[in-house]
Amino acid sequence: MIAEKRERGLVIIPTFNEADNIQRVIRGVFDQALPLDVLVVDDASPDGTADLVRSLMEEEERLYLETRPGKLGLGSAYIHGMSWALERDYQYIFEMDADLSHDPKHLPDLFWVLKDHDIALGSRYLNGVNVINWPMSRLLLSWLANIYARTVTGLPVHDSTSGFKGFRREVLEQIDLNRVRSDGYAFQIEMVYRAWKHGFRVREISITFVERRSGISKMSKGVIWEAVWMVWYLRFMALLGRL
Ligand SMILES: Nc1nc2c(ncn2[C@@H]2O[C@H](COP(=O)(O)OP(=O)(O)O)[C@@H](O)[C@H]2O)c(=O)[nH]1
Ligand SMILES: [Mg+2]
Repeated sequence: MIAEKRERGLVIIPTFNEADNIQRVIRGVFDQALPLDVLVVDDASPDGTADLVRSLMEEEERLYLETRPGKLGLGSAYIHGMSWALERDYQYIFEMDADLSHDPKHLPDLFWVLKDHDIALGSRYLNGVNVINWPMSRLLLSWLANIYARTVTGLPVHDSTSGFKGFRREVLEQIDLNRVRSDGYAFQIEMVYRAWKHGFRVREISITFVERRSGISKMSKGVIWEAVWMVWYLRFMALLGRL
């Protein structure tokens, strides 16, 4: 007899120095009254983020923590969390930033979309521009990066670099996670592109992104260049049928 999968989801939150934000974002997820657990993947944050998660775990049994020995990058933190999820029986697996840029109030929309789509993508650029507190330069960069990625890869989404999204577990089972190479914004593009190339159905919902008020961004110029090259690599690998 085939065991019935639980209709539960897991929200993966990668952290590096998010002490000011982590407890609020976790509470925000649990406030949504959805069948969701939370996994924080912390890279030995010097500010004690992991200890704050541990103390919340004492009162919240749906909260889990994985720690890694040093700052190993956002992409590999997600891969770690996704593999952890696949070893358990989660049906829906979500990505979400710790810095409150992603409002947990959007989780119900993402969750319900996954009932009949394979990927639910929280998009900042679906109905105009929904970004708060970014300088014009960063907005332009993000906007142009999306046009660039869409032109090179043909991926039909408005916000391929968004880090707020959900996958049905079958998507992550199908993608060979060990072959996912990129780490920053390119990681987001790569995951959606691989899924789309495998024929999975992507549905975007509109989200509002609010720039962090506490802590600092860990993204660097390096991750921008990674994305510039990665889209060509992905297109090339797709041509060879090796994604
Ligand atoms: N575990 C882990 N998390 C990271 C790493 N780099 C960034 N993050 C987390 O990834 C999320 C997005 O990073 P952030 O610096 O806010 O990027 P930005 O929003 O593009 O400026 C936040 O929750 C960060 O704490 C890393 O190397 N390891
Ligand atoms: Mg951020």
